[in-house]
Amino acid sequence: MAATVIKSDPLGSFWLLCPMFHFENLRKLTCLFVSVCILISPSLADEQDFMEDFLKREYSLAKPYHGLGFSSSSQWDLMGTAMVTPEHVRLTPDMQSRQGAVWSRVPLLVRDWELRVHFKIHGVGKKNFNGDGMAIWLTKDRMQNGPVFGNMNNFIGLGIFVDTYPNADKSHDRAFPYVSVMLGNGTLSYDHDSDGRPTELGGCTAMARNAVHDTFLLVRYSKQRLTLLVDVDGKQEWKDCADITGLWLPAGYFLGASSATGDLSDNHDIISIKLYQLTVERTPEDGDQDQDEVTVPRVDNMEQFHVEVQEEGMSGVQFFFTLVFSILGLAVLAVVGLVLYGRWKENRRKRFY
Ligand SMILES: *[C@@H]1O[C@H](CO)[C@@H](O)[C@H](O)[C@H]1NC(C)=O
Ligand SMILES: [Ca+2]
Repeated sequence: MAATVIKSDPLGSFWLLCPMFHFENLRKLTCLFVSVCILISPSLADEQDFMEDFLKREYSLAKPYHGLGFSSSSQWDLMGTAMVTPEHVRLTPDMQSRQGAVWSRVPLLVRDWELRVHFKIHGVGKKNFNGDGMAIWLTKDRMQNGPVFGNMNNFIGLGIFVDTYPNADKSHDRAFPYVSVMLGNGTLSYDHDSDGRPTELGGCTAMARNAVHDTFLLVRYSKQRLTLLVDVDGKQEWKDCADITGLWLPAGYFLGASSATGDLSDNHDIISIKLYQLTVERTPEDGDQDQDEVTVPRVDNMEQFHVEVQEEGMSGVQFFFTLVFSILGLAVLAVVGLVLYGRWKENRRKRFY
């Protein structure tokens, strides 16, 4: 009879009839409990490393820089004088006329992101006898040489500049190093001689050179808003540097960092570049549909911004003198005109006699 039961219901009935039933069941339960524990434990660990989870390693560059630029599994390429040491990626050494860069191989497809750059600029030159600075990029093109801190001009995408040398004569309006934001669309040019003032969307002074503490930049982009913050005072505090709304940046661009020296030089080191994915709630009003259709970077209020820059270019004193000289000029013209008119009239009178 037992045999038939086993055949019709091979498992259940067997366990029911088996004297080992309690023991087996306990083993199963123990096993189940252990399995559940194993399954749960990684998610508990995830909870603890909440921030780590959002770090996108494929877009990040951090110690140890194993195989960086050489191994086929590396996500980054080196260019020019860029060199990897255990401590940093040195874009340029403190020597004249060098250019170096590091570029991500993977196009950035994260929609809302935060970029943290740990960098170090240092050299033996006295203040304002150093240069030229470095740039952080998120651009359509990669691995290009050129005049914009070691990258091409007329770039398409985002450039964050850490300009350490005042090229413009009228540099009293700001102290250097000066950090600024530019959005290139292929036709806009960065003007080195004016330290990029005409195309600047925002910026701030950041005393990041020869700092004894660590220096950082933070760029955040979400819902067409780009914010730039700096931490260069060693206070572990982010300081607002620029905030631009209505900024449209297509997806699929490349992250990079580049640097150049000229007659003046500095060591420009990248210690890490970390990209975090931001979790952002979205509504249809956030313009995501429009974002997907963006093919050329643009700022909604770019024209307004240009006017602002121009207005800022003329200080109160300059405006006063321009006005005074304009009036003087008009007065001189009027006097000359009157004199000429008088002579002409006199000549005409003479001719009649
Ligand atoms: C780039 O921006 C400038 C200034 O806003 C504009 O005049 C130019 O037409 C733009 N070029 C492209 C390709 O969108
Ligand atoms: Ca400069």
